[in-house]
Amino acid sequence: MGFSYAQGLVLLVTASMVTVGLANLTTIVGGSEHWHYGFNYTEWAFRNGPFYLNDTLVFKYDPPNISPFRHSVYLLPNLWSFLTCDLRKAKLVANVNQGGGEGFKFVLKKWQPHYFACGEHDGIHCKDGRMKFFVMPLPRCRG
Ligand SMILES: *[C@@H]1O[C@H](CO)[C@@H](O)[C@H](O)[C@H]1NC(C)=O
Ligand SMILES: *[C@@H]1O[C@H](CO)[C@@H](O)[C@H](O)[C@H]1NC(C)=O
Ligand SMILES: *[C@@H]1O[C@H](CO)[C@@H](O)[C@H](O)[C@H]1NC(C)=O
Ligand SMILES: [Cu+2]
Repeated sequence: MGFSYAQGLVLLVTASMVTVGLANLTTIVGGSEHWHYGFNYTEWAFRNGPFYLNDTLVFKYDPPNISPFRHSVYLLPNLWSFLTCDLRKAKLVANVNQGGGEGFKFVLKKWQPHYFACGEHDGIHCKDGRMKFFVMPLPRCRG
């Protein structure tokens, strides 16, 4: 039982569609606003999502030698710490220097919620500056 030409063609077309579907996206957090105090990143994430596994988020912010405004990127451990901007158990993923140039790239490798926040000024950038957002990367749907 070999494949007919038509079946082969269908397979080829399907395979190329899957490849396109698997292309990883790279998104600059905040778009042209980059990563700064006061922009609503929750709304940005809502409008620009959903995100998928292996997509890349790029955080862009000037390092302290260029800008007086310092920013960073932390991952908060759970929803409660995210809602309250509690940084005590947060994990630093990019320090104040890492957002320069092409920006800091974070690949969404894990199928779990990601609670991102800026850690500067003891949580004030997160709390009052709205520098936080939530991403649950989805598995890419095949075919
Ligand atoms: C997507 O990213 C993963 C992990 O970084 C990589 O293995 C894969 O080749 C990438 N796929 C494409 C289409 O770029
Ligand atoms: C951000 O925007 C969302 C959606 O428009 C809104 O519900 C939310 O209150 C805003 N957040 C802040 C902290 O202003
Ligand atoms: C993500 O990339 C890794 C390799 O870095 C690969 O093993 C995994 O299957 C990819 N996941 C998805 C959903 O593309
Ligand atoms: Cu900040």
